[in-house]
Amino acid sequence: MKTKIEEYLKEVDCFKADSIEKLEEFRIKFLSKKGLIPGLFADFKNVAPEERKEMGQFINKLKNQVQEKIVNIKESLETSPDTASKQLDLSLPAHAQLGSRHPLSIVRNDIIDIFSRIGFTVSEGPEIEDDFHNFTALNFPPDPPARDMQDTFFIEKDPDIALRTHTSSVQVRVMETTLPPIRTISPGRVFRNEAISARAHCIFHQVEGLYVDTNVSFADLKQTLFYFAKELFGEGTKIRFRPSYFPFTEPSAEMDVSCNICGGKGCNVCKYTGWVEILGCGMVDPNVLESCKIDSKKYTGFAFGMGIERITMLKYQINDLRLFFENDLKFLEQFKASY
Ligand code: 2U9
Repeated sequence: MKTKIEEYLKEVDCFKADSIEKLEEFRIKFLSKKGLIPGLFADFKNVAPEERKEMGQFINKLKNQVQEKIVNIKESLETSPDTASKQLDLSLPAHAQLGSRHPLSIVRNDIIDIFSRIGFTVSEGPEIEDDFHNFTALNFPPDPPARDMQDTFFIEKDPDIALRTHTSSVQVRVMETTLPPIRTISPGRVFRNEAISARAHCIFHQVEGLYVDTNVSFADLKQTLFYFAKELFGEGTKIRFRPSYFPFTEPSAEMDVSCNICGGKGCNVCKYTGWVEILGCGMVDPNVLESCKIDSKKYTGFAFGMGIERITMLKYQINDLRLFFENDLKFLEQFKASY
C-alpha cells in the first residue's frame, strides 16, 4: 500500500491541467466515491495494527495534496486571461431584461403629451406645503371644518404645514411668479388621510391644469377639455358637464365622458348610465386670482383637476386601486409593450 501511495503522490505532484474538464477528471479519479483515495481507505482494514497510524497519516497526506492541487489549479484557471476571455463571449446575443413603465406613468405621460400639443407647460412644486398655498390662496374658508374636509396630513400646527392635498398649490406658486398668459399643468403626488380600499388611497396622483389670460371663457374650457377627452379616449368620445362646487372655481362643473368600454350603451363600468366622471373644472374664482396678485378685472381663467389613478383604471379596466402600489410583477409586466 505504501508504494502505491508514493506513486500517487508523485502523480499528484506532476499533475497539470489546462482546462476545468481535465481538472474534474483528476478530482473524480482520486476523490469520487469509487476513486483511488476512498479505495485506499477501504483497504485500510487489511493493514497490520502496528502500521495503521503511519498508513493513515500517509493516506491523509495524499488526500490533502490532491485537494490543495485542485484548489490551486482552479484558481489559476479562473484568473488566467485565456479562460476569462473564453467565458466572456462577446458574440453571444444579449439577454436584455426590458423594464416596463408603471401604468400611472404611462397615463401621466399621455396626459402631458396631449396638453403640451396645445401649448401647456409642465410645472412642479413641493409636496410639503404651507397653509397659504394649499388652502388660503385657493379661497378655502378659514374655519377648520372646510380644511379638514379633505382630511389633511398636518406636519406642523401654527403655522400650519401639511402634505399637499392637491397640486393646485403648484399653480398658485406659478401665478405668484408669472405674468399671464399662463397655460400650465401640474402633475404630481398628493396626500389625503383616507382609509385604503379598492377605490381610495391616502396617496394618489393628480394632474391639474390652469389657463389664465384676457377673455378666457367657459367655452374655451369646454373646447380644451373636449379635445383632451378625444385624444385620450378616442375620436368618438362625447363629453357632458354637470354643475358642481369647489372653493377655487366659480362656476364649477364635473365632466363625464361617454363610457369607453360600452361606447355609451351601458355596462357595469359606467353603472349602466353610459357616462363616467373623469374630472372637475371651472372658471378660476376672482378671489384666487387676487390672492396671487393677478388683476381679476383684466384677467380670467379656467382650471381643471383629475386623478390619474381614476383615469388609468378606466383606460385599462383595472378594478382595484391598490394594484398600483403593490409592485406585483404579474400586474406590472402586462404594461411591457407600452412606453
Ligand atoms: C388654481 C385654481 C383652481 C383645479 C380644479 C378640480 C376642479 C377638481 C378633483 C378631481 C379629482 C381633485 O383628484 S381629485 O380628487 N379636482 O375637481 N380641480 S378645478 O382648480 C384650480 C387649480 C389651481 C390656482
